[in-house]
Amino acid sequence: MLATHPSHVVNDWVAQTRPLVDAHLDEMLKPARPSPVIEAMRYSVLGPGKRIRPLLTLAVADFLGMRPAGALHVACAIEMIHAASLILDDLPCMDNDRERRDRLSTHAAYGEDLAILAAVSLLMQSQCVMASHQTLAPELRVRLIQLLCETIGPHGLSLGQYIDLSSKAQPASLAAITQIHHLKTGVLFVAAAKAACLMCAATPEQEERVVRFTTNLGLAFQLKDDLADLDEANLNLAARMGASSAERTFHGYLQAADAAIGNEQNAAVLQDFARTFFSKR
Ligand code: GRG
Repeated sequence: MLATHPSHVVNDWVAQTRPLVDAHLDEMLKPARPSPVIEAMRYSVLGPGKRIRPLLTLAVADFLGMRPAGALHVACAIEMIHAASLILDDLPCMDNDRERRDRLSTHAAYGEDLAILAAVSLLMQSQCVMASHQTLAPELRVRLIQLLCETIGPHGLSLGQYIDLSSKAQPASLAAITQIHHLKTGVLFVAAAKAACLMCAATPEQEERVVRFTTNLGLAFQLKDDLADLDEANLNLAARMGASSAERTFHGYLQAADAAIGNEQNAAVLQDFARTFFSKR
């Protein structure tokens, strides 16, 4: 079942919402005093990314029928975590990429030392801005910080990165690659959605639906990326599965995401979201 909403729904929504995210990120990273670390942080966060994760938080909040005070702040804190993960991922000891988003990666532009310090500072600042945001109830702040720390930590992004790096030496099974996809991408999508659930006091049933939605979205996102990389003859998941099987699996993930979110009026943005950001990759 694919949604019947016109595709301009999400385009209009993103056109309205993304500038709010960009302006807020800019504001959150305004240097109180000149600092080379802040410069590197701003370079990595304010670069030309798609802002999928903060937009997901806001889209899930809208799906749940409210835009709580502080939602934009939390959404932007999640983007800071994403930016930190990209800085670390590009380092010579990890993926060793000198380019990101069609320009120099952060360590290539600022040096490894400043890049690592910028990543650590972004992680700290993301937690600090949540801890100090007055519009969020203190107990909610603690739950959001706990959610994001767990997402980054030894059972989340960090584990995904470690398994991914280890699998370069020894080819991983299809199931292991799918796990890497989930841990490297899915967990932060899921956390972006869960953060909205916490702020909107979602019911367990609503939370289960958006977690299923974002889990499938994360898997679809990574598989599409692998399909786009098939030419490089690397042994990514799509190459291992074969292109047609990978295409089928990709569409299966999108359909599972659709099914989780349903076809109600307030699901229009989320359903379109999947197609806008994932189908075209
Ligand atoms: C301590 C935060 C932290 C992480 C440690 C380095 C690491 C462990 C994890 C790396 C995880 C990683 C970089 C996964 C790739 C995720 C991914 C799909 C990146 C691309 O996302 P897009 O397309 O990027 O949303 P843009 O550029 O649009 O923001």
